[in-house]
Amino acid sequence: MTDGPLKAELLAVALEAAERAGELLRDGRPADLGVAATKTSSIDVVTEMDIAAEKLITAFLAERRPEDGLLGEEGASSAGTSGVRWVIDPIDGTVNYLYGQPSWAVSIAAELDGEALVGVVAAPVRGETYRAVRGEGAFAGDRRLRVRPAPSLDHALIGTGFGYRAERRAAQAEVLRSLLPEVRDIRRGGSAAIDLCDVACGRLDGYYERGLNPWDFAAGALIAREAGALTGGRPGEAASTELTVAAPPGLFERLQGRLEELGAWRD
Ligand code: LIP
Repeated sequence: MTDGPLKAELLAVALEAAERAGELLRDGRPADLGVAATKTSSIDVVTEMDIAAEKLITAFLAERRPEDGLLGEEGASSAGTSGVRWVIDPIDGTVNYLYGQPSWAVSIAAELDGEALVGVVAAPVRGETYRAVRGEGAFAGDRRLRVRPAPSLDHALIGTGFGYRAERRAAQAEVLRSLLPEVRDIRRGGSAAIDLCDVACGRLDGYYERGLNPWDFAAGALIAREAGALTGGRPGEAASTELTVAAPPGLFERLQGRLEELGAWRD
């Protein structure tokens, strides 16, 4: 199958999977939702809905794309034989979802030979679904997404987030202590996928975070790039768990350089 029809099929599958999972999560959230398990710390939580949503998504993908690989936050993992791998965060912003806060999303990316080809981030409470196909732009519905023109760093609204381990949070607070007086302001929304889409929409000037997993940023970073942002990690590096940075050209280099000076990539 050539690139064109494949991209169209992967986008349609991602959109349908994200819509179905989003409906389950929005309409099926138990009033007494609790913590089903914890991961890297007692505040790194999983709910029954994270697990249910990942099961719904992986079952749908197995039906529609049985030869593809899978990587999901809640344990989905298979190599596949097609060269396509789905990277899934069934709820990005789990703590927000647990507390009944609106800023959470279903994030689904399709990689071809290790590179993101399609990305979908569905934010049901916002009523928005962001999508991108590599080389074909980023959209929310019919609206084409474009980053804001790059401001100077001291006029930049910067999103970020924090890890679940106290030691990492202490190191992240030290970076923030230095950066906060140097930018317009900071926003901590609680969902990397939404933060990256906010860069794509121009609702944030830039974003950075240390400690993300591939499922947190795979779709959102593609959407941000297709909206005109640069994405990466430390200078010359791709976005990774070590550090993820996204911003329009002109601001990206300044923000990335300052984060390098502050050691935002270590803890
Ligand atoms: C979340 C990220 C967020 C980060 C949180 C958490 P999760 O992902 O999207 O940016 O600050 O600590 O990692 O765990 O809700 O899928």
